Amino acid sequence: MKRATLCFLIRRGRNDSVLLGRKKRGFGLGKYNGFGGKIEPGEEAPQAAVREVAEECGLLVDPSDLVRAGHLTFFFPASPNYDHDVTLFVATAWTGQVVETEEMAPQWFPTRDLPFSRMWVDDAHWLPHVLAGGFVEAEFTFADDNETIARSSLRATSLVVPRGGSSSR
Ligand code: 8DG
Repeated sequence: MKRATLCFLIRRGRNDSVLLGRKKRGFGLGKYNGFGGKIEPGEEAPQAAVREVAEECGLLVDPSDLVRAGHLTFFFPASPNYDHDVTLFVATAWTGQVVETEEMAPQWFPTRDLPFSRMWVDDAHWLPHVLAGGFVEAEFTFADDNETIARSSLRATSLVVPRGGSSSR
């Protein structure tokens, strides 16, 4: 099981928006996603999340601005090398400029109008809750096509990020 991070950068406002990247290579090619990837040996999840955000879209997030937003486990019985254990984060503060990288083409989307047809199919089940400031714990087992969900369990809990306020960690 690979341990990975996934971080969503949220711009709060009258209409919230989120920065997603279209994956240009590797696992999840062509899909829009938050920024993240494997946790390297010796790294803690927040450190890995900060590194992946910088590598994939050029923005610098201070670890103290990361808010834990949940934990997802993905099982692919037909391709167990795809199995991922993912620590989720959100951030609403960063520095730097968004850049396209070799791995990701970033683009802002209104949180109320996400490109679900071009995302992992499970995202519709948990991402809106996370973008609204919630916390989610979920497990998804994929069918043999590695694209559709065979079974899942999900627990969504209360809001961790008060809108417009400081965050709890
Ligand atoms: P790396 O070199 O950047 O570390 O590797 P990578 O090939 O880019 O990616 P990875 O380490 O294999 O990580 C996969 C990323 O995809 C990680 O951020 C977690 C995320 N991810 C899954 N499954 C799903 C899913 O079903 N939905 C979403 N939104 N993200 C997912 O692994």
